[in-house]
Amino acid sequence: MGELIVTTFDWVPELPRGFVRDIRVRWALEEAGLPYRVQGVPSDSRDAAHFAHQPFGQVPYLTDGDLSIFESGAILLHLGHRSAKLMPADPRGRSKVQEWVFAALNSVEMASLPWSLFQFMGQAGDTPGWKILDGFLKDSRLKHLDPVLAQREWLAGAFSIADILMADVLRLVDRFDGLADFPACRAYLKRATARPSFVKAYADQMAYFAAAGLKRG
Ligand SMILES: N[C@@H](CCC(=O)N[C@@H](CS)C(=O)NCC(=O)O)C(=O)O
Repeated sequence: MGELIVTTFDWVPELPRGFVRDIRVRWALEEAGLPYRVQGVPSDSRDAAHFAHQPFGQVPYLTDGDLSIFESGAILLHLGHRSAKLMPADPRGRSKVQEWVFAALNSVEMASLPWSLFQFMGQAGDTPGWKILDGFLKDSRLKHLDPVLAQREWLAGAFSIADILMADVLRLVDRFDGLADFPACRAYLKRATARPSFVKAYADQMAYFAAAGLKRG
């Protein structure tokens, strides 16, 4: 395995700072204690080299020596194979983590992302479309996740990449107070984001974009 390099944008406006998905990778790397560095690519002029690493021109992507990986979930699974602090090595434990990885990124994020986009765009009003999205997220997902989280500290035994992904998905909902009726989700998010590895990853991302902003003027 080679040097670990996390690629994110070289600058973003203030609104998404703290929520750019390189935070998931930073958080995992901090948890695992794996050394890494962060590099930036332009967000306003994405070139062929960027698309060669990430076919949608998004971030993050990770390079591990000559291996390049896109999609935050795939990156975290890769890191999970590198560190037992992120994912257990035994098949049963691994399978439990993997199912919750997909639950976070598919079952929950597929509901929370459009919900958050409506919020960002100020479209969370009294429209039929919004009511469907809000009901889908809350009644079909959070209402069922809440009792699960009320009964366990972490999703799959010890803290794992599944918790990094689920907590990060829930952070965006919490940003718009969407967890107000889900006390176990809120408590889970609070204990996940109190971990020193998250605190450092968050501070590092904020400092990175602030420094980029100063340079940009
Ligand atoms: N499913 C992707 C989503 C990546 C994503 O949405 N990245 C955002 C930054 S957080 C981005 O690059 N946005 C710019 C764009 O979509 O053009 C992952 O989890 O890695």
